Amino acid sequence: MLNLIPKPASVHTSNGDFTFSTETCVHTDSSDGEIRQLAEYAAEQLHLTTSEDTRAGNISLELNGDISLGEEGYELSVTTDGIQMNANHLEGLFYAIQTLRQMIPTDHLGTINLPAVSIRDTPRFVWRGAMLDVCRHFFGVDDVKRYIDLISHYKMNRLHLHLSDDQGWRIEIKSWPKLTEVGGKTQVGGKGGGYYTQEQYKEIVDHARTRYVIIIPEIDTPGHTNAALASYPELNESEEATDLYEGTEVGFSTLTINSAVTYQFLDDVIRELAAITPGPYIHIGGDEARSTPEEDYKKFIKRFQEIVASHGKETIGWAEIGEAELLPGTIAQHWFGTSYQEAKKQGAKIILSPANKAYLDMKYDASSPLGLDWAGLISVKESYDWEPSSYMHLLEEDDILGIEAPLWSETLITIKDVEYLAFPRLPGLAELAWSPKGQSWDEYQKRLAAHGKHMDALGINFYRSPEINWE
Ligand code: TNX
Repeated sequence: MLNLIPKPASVHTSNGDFTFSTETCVHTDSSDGEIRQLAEYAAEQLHLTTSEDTRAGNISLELNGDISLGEEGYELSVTTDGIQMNANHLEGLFYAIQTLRQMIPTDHLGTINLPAVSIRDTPRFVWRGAMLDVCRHFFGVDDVKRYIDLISHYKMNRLHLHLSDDQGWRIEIKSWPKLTEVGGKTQVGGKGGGYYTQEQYKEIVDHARTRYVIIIPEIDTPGHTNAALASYPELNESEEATDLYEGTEVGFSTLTINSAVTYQFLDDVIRELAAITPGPYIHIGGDEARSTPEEDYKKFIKRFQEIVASHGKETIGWAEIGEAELLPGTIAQHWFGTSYQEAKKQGAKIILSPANKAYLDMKYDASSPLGLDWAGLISVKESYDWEPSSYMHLLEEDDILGIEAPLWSETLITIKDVEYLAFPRLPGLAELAWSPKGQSWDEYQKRLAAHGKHMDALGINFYRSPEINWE
């Protein structure tokens, strides 16, 4: 029993074992700088050294040109002679390393015998994401980097950063400096707040790149915009700035729709953001625009997609954008409601974040000290035990880009709070997005029970759910 999460597509054990010890070396004699970097990363994670000597290095990484492994697949084989990782792309090698990290107890001191095994693993969905709300409460660069390290360990490859909302504007925009000078000053409850300078944002993006995670920045519009409206009077229909907001209500704010300045603003914001975002996507929000008249909303969403396209990026929006005309290639993210069907009719691919399954900010049960409950209480089983291709009325496997697990931060103040709600539900959602269809909760919960020690070793402040028989 290897107890891997996500469960690999195929695992074959055979006779014999490899004696893994602190003497085990990662072989780094590669002319490819990125493979070398990955080899060094593997050594660091496994507390091993590297060696250029082929005979001494008994863990090796290789790009073997096997195109059937796709963009992200890998093979990992343990034999009596050593450990070999193969992939067609660097992503695959990175995932092979994550698998190996879970096979070796992090507190290994002496030697351990790893059973001979051959793993061949490829993901089910291309979109395996997490979202962090840095608006309701702000989380600094180091916290975000840690979250990236944790989600990518479970083979997630997207981090959606919710960068603007009523309670705060969190990304420096040089042409509109008051967004952060004014709009970045507060958060839920008042104390704190903050924002990322563009340099800090680039640092996050660069770190994410080393973990094969694409950052998706979200500028939520036309609702959820009070922080911008408080910073610049001209963005308001009334032309008067609003007050900063420290509560948790939704649906009360809107950009003015029929003024040229709104589109100048969005063009400037997206130009600056696109320049520091190497990933292909910009998320425009579009949810809960309850203060925007319907016709205005449609006009606005159409126009905002054109602005995103003019800066060379693809639009993602919360599924409500399906009520407006979508440009080819626009992606809709389902969280609640039926607007995803309108998006699908227009040919959009759908990211699944059903609030009653994938919202990490829902309480586990009535006694959870953190979290909300508007979409229900979501136990570890509840969040894991659903089948994406049959869960959504009128959606089939081909319509679904993948799964994303949002974490809204109304009740979360520290990264430990973030970890408490994300773990252990996030690994289960990562498995739903990665592993072949048809896993079972009964089998998964045993793997998760054994995996608790690994989360402990990673220092994760996870919820020890009584549903699990933790080892
Ligand atoms: C709904 S999800 C929202 C967020 C809240 C969240 C709390 C979505 C697109 N909008 O503004 O933070 O519920 O669970």
